[in-house]
Formats: sequence, structure tokens, C-alpha cells
Amino acid sequence: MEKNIKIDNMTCEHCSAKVESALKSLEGVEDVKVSLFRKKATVNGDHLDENLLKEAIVNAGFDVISID
Ligand SMILES: [Cu+2]
Repeated sequence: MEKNIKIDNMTCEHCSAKVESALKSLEGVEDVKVSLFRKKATVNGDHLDENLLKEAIVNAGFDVISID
């Protein structure tokens, strides 16, 4: 499955790298692409839990606008 996450507060490449590694550390996540310019992350994997995705991003210090 694929989840598209809109993220606020990423201001530089360090931010997007932080989001990427936070998402990659989650169970079931196979691939993560984060776009600083488009303020979004695309996550691919099995049994992705939206609450856990959101929690990982918030804990890394960023805001989640939406997940779909
Ligand atoms: Cu930054």
C-alpha cells in the first residue's frame, strides 16, 4: 500500500532527512520518499498504520497536515 503524507515545518534538507529516517524506522515500511519542495512524504509498505506514521513525524518535530 502507499500513503501520501502532507507535512508542515520542513525547512531544509536536514528536516526532510529526519522525516525520512523516522519513517524508515517503522515496522512494515519498505520505501520512503520525502519531498521538501512539495512538503510531502510518500511511504510504501505493508500494514501501514496512519497513527504510527503521524506519531513518528510529530516526534521528529514536524506537523502532519493530512494522510491519504
Ligand atoms: Cu531543516
